Amino acid sequence: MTAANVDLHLVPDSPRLRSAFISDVHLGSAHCHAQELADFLARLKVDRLYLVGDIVDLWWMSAKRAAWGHAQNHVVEALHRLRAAGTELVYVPGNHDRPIRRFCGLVLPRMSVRRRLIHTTADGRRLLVVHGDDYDSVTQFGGFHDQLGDWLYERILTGNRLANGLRRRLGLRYWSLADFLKRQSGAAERYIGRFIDTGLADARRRGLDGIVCGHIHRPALIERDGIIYANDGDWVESLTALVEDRDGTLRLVNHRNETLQRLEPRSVAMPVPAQNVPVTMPEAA
Ligand SMILES: [Mn+2]
Repeated sequence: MTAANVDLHLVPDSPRLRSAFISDVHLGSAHCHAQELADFLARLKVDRLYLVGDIVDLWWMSAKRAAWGHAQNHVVEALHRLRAAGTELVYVPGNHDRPIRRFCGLVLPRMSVRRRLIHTTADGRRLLVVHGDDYDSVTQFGGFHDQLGDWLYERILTGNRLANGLRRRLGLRYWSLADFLKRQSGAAERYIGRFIDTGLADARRRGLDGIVCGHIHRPALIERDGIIYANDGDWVESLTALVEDRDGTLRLVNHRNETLQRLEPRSVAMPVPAQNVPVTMPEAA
């Protein structure tokens, strides 16, 4: 997170990335940083771009006046240009663009829509790619003592319009889980902790090496007990993306392409043991 960590992917001859992940753009809502994203996408060179949900905020646009101008068009144009330049787009719809889940399974040239899928990194790690709202039913409520907070939080998660009206009266931006949770101080960290635990457990249960998700607007790139938790953040507050270099290095970058966190590929760190040596897996304990 330091300024010394500035990355040089902006230079014109920077190597093409293997994959990139963005989510929680909330395009069409008033709080999306569309121009920053358009600029980021215009500089992006990548084989495969995953759109990990809440890309277009259909929820906002059906409930309120859509915020759509030049910057929003620039985002769409940048995506078209990437695809025309050979980038494969994979759209994994979230809860704010849930109607697009109707198209899950659709496969077009260099464009597909998937409910969830597995991305294999250059060093062979298999990562579950999913938006993350599936984990709401597991993670919500536990940390709240305030009954009104419980009630309100549930309505926010389920997109109830009455609660959205109430939130507006309370001066809250209606979709931002993160905003609401920050006002609950300790509850925010407990919620985020449970979300991360749930994501890690899901990856482990599926026999995978990690998970890439979004949804909670809290970027992260960590490895716990051999399982990766990568959250690509959002384009409302964090303005971050997850990218994979050609060797499988994972990096969390901001909209200026500065590296915030980095996870090295495992090829060097995990040599294959000799066949007759019993392998102890500490994470299995
Ligand atoms: Mn979401």
